[in-house]
Amino acid sequence: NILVTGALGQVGSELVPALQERLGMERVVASDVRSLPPDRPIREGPFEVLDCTDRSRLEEVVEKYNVGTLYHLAAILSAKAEAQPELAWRVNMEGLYNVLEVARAYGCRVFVPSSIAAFGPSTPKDLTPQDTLQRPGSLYGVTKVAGELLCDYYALRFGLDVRGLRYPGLISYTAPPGGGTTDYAVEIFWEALRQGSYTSFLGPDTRLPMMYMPDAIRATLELMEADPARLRHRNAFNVAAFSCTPAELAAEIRKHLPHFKIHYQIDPVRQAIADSWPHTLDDSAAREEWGWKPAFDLAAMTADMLAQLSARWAVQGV
Ligand code: VAH
Repeated sequence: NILVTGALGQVGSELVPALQERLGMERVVASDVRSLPPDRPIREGPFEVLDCTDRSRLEEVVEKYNVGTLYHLAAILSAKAEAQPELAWRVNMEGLYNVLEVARAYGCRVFVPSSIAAFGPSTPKDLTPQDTLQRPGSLYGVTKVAGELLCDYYALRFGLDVRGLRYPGLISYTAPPGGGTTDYAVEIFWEALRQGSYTSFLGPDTRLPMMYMPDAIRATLELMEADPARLRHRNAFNVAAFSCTPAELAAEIRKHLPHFKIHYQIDPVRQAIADSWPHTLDDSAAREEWGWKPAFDLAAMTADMLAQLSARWAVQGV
C-alpha cells in the first residue's frame, strides 16, 4: 500500500487522487499533521493524522497499512521556513530522517521532493545543470540540499530505492498555496477571477521555472515507475516545463481576461529568495534516464487554470 505524508498540501491534494485512480481507493493512505477538514478533496479512502517528527507514530501507520511505498511530501516551504526556522529544520530534516529510517526498516520505496530552491546565488541561473554548485541562501534550500544528500546516502549505503524531483514553482487550483515563494503564480488566478486584479509580491521581471500541477504529478508517478537500472541520478532530478515572470503571466491572463490588472508590492524576503533561484533548468538527465516530457506550456496552463477555476466557482458560487 501507499502512504502519502503532507497529503493536505498543494502537491498531496492532487497526488492522492491520482494514486487512488491508479491503484484503488483503499490502497492509498493519506496523512497530514492536520486532521481532515470536512470540505477537503480527499473525501474517501484511509486518512491518518501523522506528524513525521514522531517516529513511533510513523512506524505504527506503516505497519498498520503494510506500506510498501512512501511519498513524503510533508515539509515547511521557503517563505514559512524563513519565518519559522526551528520548525522547518525539525519537519524538513528530522521528519525526513524518520521516513528514511522507517523505510529502511520496513523495506519501503520512497519519493522525496526537492526543489529549485536547492540552488543558490552561485549556481548558473540559465539552463541550470543537473549536477552543479548548490549553495542555497534560504533555510528551506539548505534542508532541500541536505535532504538530497541524505536520500542519496540511503540509496548508496543501504540500497534504499529513494527517488526525487527538483520541483519548479507549481501552479494548481485544488489546494490554496502553502507559504512558498512561487505562490504568486497560484494566487494570481484566484484574484484575477475574483476581483480582476492582483498585487504581486515579486517584481515584474522575476523569471522562475514553473510547472502546471498535472505535469508535476505525472512526473512524480513516471519517475517512481521508471526502471531503476536506467537511473544514473536519484535525488534529485531537474524537471522543467516553462519559465515565466509575473509580467509575462499577467499578459497571458489578459488574453482571456482583457481587463486584468497586475500591481507590484515587493516582499523583500520572498524577492531575495526568488532572485537566488534559477531562471531556467536543464532537465536533459530526466529526459534521458526516464523519458520526461512536459505537456503544459505557459499558454496551455493559463487556459486550463482559468477554465477549471471558473467552472469550480460557477458550481460553488464563490
Ligand atoms: C516554494 N513552491 O516556493 C515552493 C517551491 C519552487 C519553490 O519549493 O517554497
